[in-house]
Amino acid sequence: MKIIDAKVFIGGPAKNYVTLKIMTDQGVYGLGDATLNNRETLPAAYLQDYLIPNLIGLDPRRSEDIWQFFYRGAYFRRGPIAMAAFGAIDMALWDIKGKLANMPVYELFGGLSRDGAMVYAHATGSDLEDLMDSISHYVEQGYKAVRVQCGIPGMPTASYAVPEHKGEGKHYITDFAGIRPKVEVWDTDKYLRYMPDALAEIRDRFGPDLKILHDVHHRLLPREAAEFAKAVEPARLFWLEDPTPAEDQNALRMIRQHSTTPIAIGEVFNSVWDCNRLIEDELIDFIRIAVTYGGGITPVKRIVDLAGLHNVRTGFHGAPSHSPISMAAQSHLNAWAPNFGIQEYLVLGTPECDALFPSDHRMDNGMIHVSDAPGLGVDFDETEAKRYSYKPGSHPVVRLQDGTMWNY
Ligand code: CS2
Ligand code: MG
Repeated sequence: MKIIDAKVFIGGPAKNYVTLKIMTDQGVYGLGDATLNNRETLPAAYLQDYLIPNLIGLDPRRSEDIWQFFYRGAYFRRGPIAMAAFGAIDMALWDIKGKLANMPVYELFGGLSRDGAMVYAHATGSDLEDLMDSISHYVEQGYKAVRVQCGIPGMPTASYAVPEHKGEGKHYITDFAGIRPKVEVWDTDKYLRYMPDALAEIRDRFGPDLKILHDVHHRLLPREAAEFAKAVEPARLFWLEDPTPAEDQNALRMIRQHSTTPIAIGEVFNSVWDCNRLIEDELIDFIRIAVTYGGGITPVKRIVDLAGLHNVRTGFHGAPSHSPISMAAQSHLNAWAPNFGIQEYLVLGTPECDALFPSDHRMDNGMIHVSDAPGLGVDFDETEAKRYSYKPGSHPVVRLQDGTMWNY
């Protein structure tokens, strides 16, 4: 069996999805996602200029060897651009593998460990009451878990994933303002003073059963993160996400020394070497690495297994930061993983998105039910794809009040 061709498509409704389609001499094709927010053309070029020419003629069933060939053969390894390109190929080869076996991919991992995988929605508000309305909206839809992001009184501009005005909602992933990013201004002190009470009020309002998640989005220094994680303990969060940048994996020790608030890290990672210390020393409770930026199913499944040895659960980063194809791939891992935690799910299930990526996966009452179609259970409509093209865009950058560059 041989790979005879592969094509890359950039574009989609409101988002530059990067889709790879690999075709074989037996008519079976596979789909992969290489969507890297703000930098979509780069994994696409890596695929078109370097990887696809080397794919032609290979046996698609040799997915492990192909991954090793590209990873070790690159010499300059890792990084989100290369790993997103490798990831798309790996997802597509697993898709082909499942179709050849006439099985959904989760069967190739070891079968179902659950019938439905819990997801969390994104509630947001320009102020606390606006956020409470947003949370109520998702609770009424049956979500068991909700991420909450709130406007902070006196914050110079709206911060991460927070709308400027009441009732707006915020598609921070799709509200690209062109290639020159908008500048947000951040004030840590205002955040540290306000957010613990806001989270406590949310817990009071919605009771003990709602799983409440909050994303700090890399904004705090390790000491500040430790102070904050301790201050929010009464709110009993399901998780506190990205409290501090984790390039320095040791920085997380300070949080662990001061707080029992569950910690989730990893959406910006692209290799096991970005997070092995965090996992082996149990400095986190959830690993967020995504199959797209993490190099595909093959390496991410290894990270899931390592996490399972150390009481760390999965909490994969989710669409629409990457496409319904990676969401499908993660749905198979979510269905199988013995240490599954939760799946991020920002609904972009617009009719246009569903038309571009027809899928058999089903969302119901806050749970994803994985497709049992052979392969990944998602398709790609090339005719629909002709409606879209690449639109340069970038999410904001962040500065402190004195102009110091900070973390988005
Ligand atoms: C966010 C990300 O969903 C999340 O948890 O942290 O979506 C992040 O803002 C984007 O991927 C950045 O491009
Ligand atoms: Mg996040």
